[in-house]
Amino acid sequence: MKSPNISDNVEALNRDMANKNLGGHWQLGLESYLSYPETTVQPCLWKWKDVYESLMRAGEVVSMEEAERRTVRLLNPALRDRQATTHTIHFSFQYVKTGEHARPHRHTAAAFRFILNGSGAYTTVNGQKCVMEEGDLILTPQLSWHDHTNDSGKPIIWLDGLDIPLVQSLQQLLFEPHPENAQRVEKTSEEVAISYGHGRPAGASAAEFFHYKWSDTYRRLNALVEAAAPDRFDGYLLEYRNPTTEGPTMPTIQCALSLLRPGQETQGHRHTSTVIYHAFRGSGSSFVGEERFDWKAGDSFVVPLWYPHRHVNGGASEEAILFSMSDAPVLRSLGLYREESAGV
Ligand code: GTQ
Repeated sequence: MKSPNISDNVEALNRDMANKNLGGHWQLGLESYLSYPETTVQPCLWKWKDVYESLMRAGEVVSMEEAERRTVRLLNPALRDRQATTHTIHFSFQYVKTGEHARPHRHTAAAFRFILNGSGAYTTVNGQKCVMEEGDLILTPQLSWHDHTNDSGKPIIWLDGLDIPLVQSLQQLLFEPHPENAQRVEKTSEEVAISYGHGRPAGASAAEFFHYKWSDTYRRLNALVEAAAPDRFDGYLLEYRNPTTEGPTMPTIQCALSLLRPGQETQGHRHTSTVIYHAFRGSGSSFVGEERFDWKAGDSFVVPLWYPHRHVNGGASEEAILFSMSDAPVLRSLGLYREESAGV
């Protein structure tokens, strides 16, 4: 080895290394790193009126054939290049008129539908027919086939939650159309529900579970209000678990409901997961960092990671129910989940 040239300097070294696709730790600028996680995602509120008007206009001018899915997507103003609600998880609203069918496909992004307005249409997930009612949650996990049929005689609107931005940043996004125009229905989610929690015929294995019915969910939520003290940060918090694993709703997604009784306020906290909320019933206010979001049923908002936040149901008589989607399972499985109380 030659002894180092004494006229050498750091700039010359950096330049020569760059030409060889090399870089030094001294070039990282560690002094600009923060002692807490920083996100580019912005807190943001989307009003139902704006979403609904756009959906109705899309119903007039966008056909199912040209769109694959007729959805209006929530775009975070700080993520214009990504065209997504946050850096990991995403909300869209889908409108299917009666007589319409959204053809079957599958993708590596996991998704769910939370039914907002209308009933009687159905989604077929891996051959399982899931007839929708308001408040139902229907999962379409990674690579499950799904198509939507509205033969109910009335239009339907639901919320789509997806982990597309996460799957995209892992460079795992793929999409496949189904070879046929519609999936054949092999069973119904009602038949499948009987095999969960009630025993099942000897020798029969549990079918895939995709459909949480609102009637069950709301009964559990009310039982929670009767029996338990509220979570101090999230009110009466009901998490949708995967009944076969007892784990999160899906590997990348946790869905939950927070119920706030009239006058109820939560304490502020922050966590390394990102949450998108949708006001399903009632009204209230959420304080997110410097922002105050006054919401009522139909509105959606983002709580970016590590932003202090708290929720208030300021009303005197009506309960408020927030549906939420979070990427917490991802953070937890990577050992990156942290939370602490934080005033706001
Ligand atoms: O309904 O299958 O919002 O595949 C995005 C991708 C909905 C769907 C979305 C999808 C769907």
